[in-house]
Amino acid sequence: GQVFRLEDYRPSDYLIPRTHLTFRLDPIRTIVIADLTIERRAGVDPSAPLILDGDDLNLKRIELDGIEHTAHEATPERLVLKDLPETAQFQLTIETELEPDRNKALMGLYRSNGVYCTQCEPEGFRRISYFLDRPDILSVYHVRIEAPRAEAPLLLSNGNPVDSGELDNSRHFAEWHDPHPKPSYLFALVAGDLGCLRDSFTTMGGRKVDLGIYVEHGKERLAAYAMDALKRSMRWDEEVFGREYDLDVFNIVAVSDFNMGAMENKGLNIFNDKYVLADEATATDTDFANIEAIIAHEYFHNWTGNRITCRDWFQLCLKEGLTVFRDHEFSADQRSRGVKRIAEVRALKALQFPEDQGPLAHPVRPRRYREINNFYTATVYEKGSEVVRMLATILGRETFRAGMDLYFERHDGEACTIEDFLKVFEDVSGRDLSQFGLWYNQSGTPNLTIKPSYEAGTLTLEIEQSVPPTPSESRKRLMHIPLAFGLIGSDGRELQWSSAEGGTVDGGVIHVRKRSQKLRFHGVAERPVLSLNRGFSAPVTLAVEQRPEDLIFLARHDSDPFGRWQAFNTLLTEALIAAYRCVLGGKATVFEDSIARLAGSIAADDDLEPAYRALAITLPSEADIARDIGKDIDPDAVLVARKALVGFIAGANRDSFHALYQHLHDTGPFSPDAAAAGRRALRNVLLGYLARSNDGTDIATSHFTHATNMTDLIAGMGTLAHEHPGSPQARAALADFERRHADMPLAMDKWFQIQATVPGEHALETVRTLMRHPSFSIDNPNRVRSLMGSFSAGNQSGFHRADGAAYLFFAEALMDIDKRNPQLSARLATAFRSWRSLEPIRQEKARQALVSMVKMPGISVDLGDIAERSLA
Ligand code: HT7
Ligand code: ZN
Repeated sequence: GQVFRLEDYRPSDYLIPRTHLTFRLDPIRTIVIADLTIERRAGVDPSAPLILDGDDLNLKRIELDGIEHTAHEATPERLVLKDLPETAQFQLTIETELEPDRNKALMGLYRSNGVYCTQCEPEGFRRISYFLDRPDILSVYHVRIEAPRAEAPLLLSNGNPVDSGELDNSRHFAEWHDPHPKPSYLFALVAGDLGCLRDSFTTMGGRKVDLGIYVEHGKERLAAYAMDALKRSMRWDEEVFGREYDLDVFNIVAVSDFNMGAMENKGLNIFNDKYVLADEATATDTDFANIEAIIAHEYFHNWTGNRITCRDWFQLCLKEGLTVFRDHEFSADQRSRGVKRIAEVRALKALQFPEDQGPLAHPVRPRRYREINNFYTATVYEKGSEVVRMLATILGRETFRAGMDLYFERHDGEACTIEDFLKVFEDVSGRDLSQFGLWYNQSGTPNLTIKPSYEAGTLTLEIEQSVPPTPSESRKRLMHIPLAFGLIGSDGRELQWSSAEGGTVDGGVIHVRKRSQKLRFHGVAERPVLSLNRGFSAPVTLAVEQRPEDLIFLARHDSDPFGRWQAFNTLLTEALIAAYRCVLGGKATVFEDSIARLAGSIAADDDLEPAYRALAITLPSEADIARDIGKDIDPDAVLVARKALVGFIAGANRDSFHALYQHLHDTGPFSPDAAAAGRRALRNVLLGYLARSNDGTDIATSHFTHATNMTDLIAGMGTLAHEHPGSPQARAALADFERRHADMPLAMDKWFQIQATVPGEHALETVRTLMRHPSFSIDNPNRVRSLMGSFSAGNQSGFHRADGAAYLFFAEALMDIDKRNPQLSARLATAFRSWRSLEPIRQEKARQALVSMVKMPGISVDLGDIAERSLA
């Protein structure tokens, strides 16, 4: 297949300053008339052909300046026009015919539950009309939509509504005009019969904006939390980044068939309904937090993505990394900053580190791709956000903000590159950011090795950096790593130093730039305990010579919540890896009492937020443990080791955990706020431990039965299903939940997920059976992700069973999904990405499954790309 390369970027010969679209909607025969103002770029020869992108298109007619044009070559994938007018501008009219009902790929125009909707990022617009479908072609759009009024009373597009009226045959129309030039990937249309929750927002400049969230009739009430999150996001972007909204309306539509979380189309965001609909009976606290974050993320794109967009898809992180950073900061301000940071780092390590350490590793700004859809990755999004965070750390809050202000001022209305972004920060700070820029261009997680020693008032840190080789990058250059740190004295207070030599130390940050350096801090009053990479200031792995008692000390005393969490997490990980080795060697597992004591005292420490305590006493997942073991992994032994530590901590803290569990019982009215969610989180983690006791099933059953919200209901059912699988109580809870939620697809997704992640060999049969459940649909991405995605990515022992049966089953299922929705099959296939870190027998089975996919006739470019790169 074709490979696209960053260095091949060329501006196009033609521009499209204005785009006028008419849609005559019909489920199987939609007519699209694209009336395009085409402009030849100055200096381009008039004989240059105009080559437009298409994908699976059915061309009906072409006119040039109002006259039928025959000098063209059209295939479903391309339209080449020759003999064009000599004039710099001309009008091109293209008519295409679409079949929205047949579109199961969910790119372009499709119908979800009877609602017409579009998804154009990254290359979906070319499935609607022939176009210069690339993000550096900015056009002013005017859109007319015609449809039967009964079927689609609601007709929405980008920008502001400008006209509407009746047509013959009970049809009607609406026209929308978006004054802001935009790339085609931000085009959107929605038409259908939906209910609406309305509100308004007055911007800092006094502009009244009408807000609408469109959902299935009867579900309007469930959009209230999303609406509140939207208004908070709009205010926050004004206060923190000085960004004001720029249209008269802002609409959000929730649809049930959607490939990702949401889409930031200008003035008309389209959402997966999972990230809009919520009340206490249907959504968990995690759902509420996700809704808040995703509503904010898509809204923030209005400036970082829409007003300033990407020159080409290699620059995807320009909008995504920056916007994730902005939504992280928003959530940190709305909730607890410390807790939010821990959750972010856990997600980064779980999703991005394996990517960077496996065959799918790529730089935050990739240099080549076969299928751009496969680069909406944790590296582009989450590591991309970490890079922006490091920039803010290096420059300091005020200079960072000055740089952002300059970015908006200098590049508003443009399609930019990472170089443009870095340049504004160089200009406001006067610094050279070329070494820092490597974070965008070099893949792999850097390692830092740190050896501390202390003598006569001088602390010496020997620091070495290395970046492991990754596919197609065997030799690595040295990075600029901002390492935030603190020196802690025996009384728990921060120690000062009089001078530092051998490197740059500035505002609590060590700037690591060389391969190795010896940093000396003079005038340090006593041997300090080191708190390193505070707040996870750099996405690196650290190997520090640190005594267990220092880690225990940090877990109790570090003033940085992240540092505190990290210390205990390191202790837990070390204990789990030691236990894993015992299991492999056929020995009994042994754990230090200090671990159980520490877990008990953190859980009970009322000076700490409950949400923090919940995170701290949650053991690393099986996947986390496997990642830290690194190679030759036997997932069954990981499971046994983890269970042993849960049992050990539970046994040692039985009474205090029980008392705390009772004490946290909330009887007041439900609130989704962070404090209430934190109490529920702690109580539910404690439930997991208590489930190990003799009366564990009773406690979990009672938890399930008395639950007054979805978070507790899921915790009760999940604990029964996972800790006592197959028990009458687990079966009863699952049956009860199913009966009560059978007509609620989003709730049933949770039911699928819990069952798909029950560890062990039985999971495969469970998943096979559930695929035949009436609530399951292979066409719906949410269903598929809940059942098959959770199984492959969230069930280590079930998916990686030693006989390879789950791999074969999964490969076959992917091939089936691939025929309908390649984006979905490719994303699911990334579950194989760490196959080389398994023990040899499983490795071979996984390899065979990948090979069987690659050999499949008609495999999509998307899935083929993931499978081939995984094998390379
Ligand atoms: N910018 C969007 C990314 C996206 C997407 C969304 C929905 C369906 C398919 C998609 N492909 C790419 C979402 C975001 O990051 O904000
Ligand atoms: Zn985004």
